[in-house]
Amino acid sequence: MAAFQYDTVIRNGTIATATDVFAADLAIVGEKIAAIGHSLPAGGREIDASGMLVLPGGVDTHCHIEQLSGGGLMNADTFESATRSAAFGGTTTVVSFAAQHRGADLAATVEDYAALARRGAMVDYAFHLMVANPDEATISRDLPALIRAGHRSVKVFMTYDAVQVNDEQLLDVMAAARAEGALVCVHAENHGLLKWMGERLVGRGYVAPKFHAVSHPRAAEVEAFHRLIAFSELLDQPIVIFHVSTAEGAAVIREARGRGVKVFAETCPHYLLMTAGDLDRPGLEGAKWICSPPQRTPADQEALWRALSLGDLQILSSDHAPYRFDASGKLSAGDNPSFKLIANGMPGLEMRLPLLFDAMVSKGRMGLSKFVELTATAPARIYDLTGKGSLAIGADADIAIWNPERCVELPEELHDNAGYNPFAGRTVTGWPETVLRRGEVIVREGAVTARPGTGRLLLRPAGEATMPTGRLSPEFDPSRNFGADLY
Ligand code: DUC
Ligand code: ZN
Ligand code: ZN
Repeated sequence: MAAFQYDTVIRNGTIATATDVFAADLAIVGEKIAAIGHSLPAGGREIDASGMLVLPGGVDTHCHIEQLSGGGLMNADTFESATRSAAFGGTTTVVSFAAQHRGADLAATVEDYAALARRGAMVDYAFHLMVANPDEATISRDLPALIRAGHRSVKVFMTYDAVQVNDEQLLDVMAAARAEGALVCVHAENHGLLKWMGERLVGRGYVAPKFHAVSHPRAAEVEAFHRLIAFSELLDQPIVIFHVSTAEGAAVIREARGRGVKVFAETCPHYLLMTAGDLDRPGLEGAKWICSPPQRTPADQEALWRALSLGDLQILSSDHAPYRFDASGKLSAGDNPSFKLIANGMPGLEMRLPLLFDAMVSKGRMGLSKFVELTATAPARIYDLTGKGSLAIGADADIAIWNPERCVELPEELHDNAGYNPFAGRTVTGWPETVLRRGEVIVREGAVTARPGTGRLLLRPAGEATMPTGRLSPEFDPSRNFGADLY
């Protein structure tokens, strides 16, 4: 007989879920949560959480890791460095991208990324299938097979020359996803408008990093959201709109959800906590803050917070996309590039939760349960990451133990490979001090103890879509109008 009923007991903490906050002990057997209650029997390992908050490990469903950009630039992180930084920031599950390029085979792409993750990942991970080559083999053969194999979210870009899909291709991807019960996630900005603005600005000599924000008009987001939502409605295909940055964009989503369109949406800490002014720095320094869509205005920040509190946006992700501030990354086009030639993206995995905990919990904007919901429970549910994002008996024992009083001035460097922290110098209150992944302590006393490669691939079984599709739009319903093979 085992000496202890439980392998680990986290004792005397305050447990927070997406719906409740209460004092209790939490016990773990193997990789799972086995009990939540008072005065639980001793565990083989006891963790004293007096004065601490016991939260589900974070779930970050938008991270670019060890990814080759459409322009052929490798981002700064490996799975090892990215997931190390995730763990330090209290995140225990990431969803990154298996990023197909033009002319590439999607199945081979997934295998390549899976091999990288098997070697390096320290936290659990899933993949979005990023489709940039929607040819017959991808749409009819690989996409269905990969979705059935458990990769049940697909990502497409409506902009970026090297990876964008046009409207017809977007519809092809959505129809294929519909047939297999996968979600479609979209970077939605109007490509022509961005190109036109960017070329006009550069042509007139407006090349500094701050003009990147000008080159992404708010209307680009609004127009693309409307078009995408129209397609979603036509095909009755659930979508996730990535990184909403404007008040108008959030309003478009609110209106569509009000009509019953199956649209989910996320925003990110940099849209809530930065503005376009962050790009306005001497020389090229502002390049470190270039991302797309760009940071906007204080009024947009307020509108996004409101959209989160109303439920119009359901997910807070990082859009972690790290590039070093040197020739391997942000300055790959030389020492004096126009903003159009600077890689888009910032590191965000490690700071996502401390920044949001500070803003939502310590500063009192929304409260603890909403923080848990938006950063862990809702993303896990929307993407069908079973066992992740909640503290419940039988769930994976992915846990972050937070010190709600600890004040930290954010450092210049993090545990990723970007070499800078875009949030450096800010002070936050609240810090994830101890992190468990499937019952194993992986962060304690400022050190990561997980071995690279011990993160696990999360497959999401086919046929259990959270948001099943229903009827097609009546005007294109094949049973009413055309042959049954229209879709
Ligand atoms: N924008 C993207 O679309 N992807 C990565 C980073 C960024 O800024
Ligand atoms: Zn994007
Ligand atoms: Zn992204």
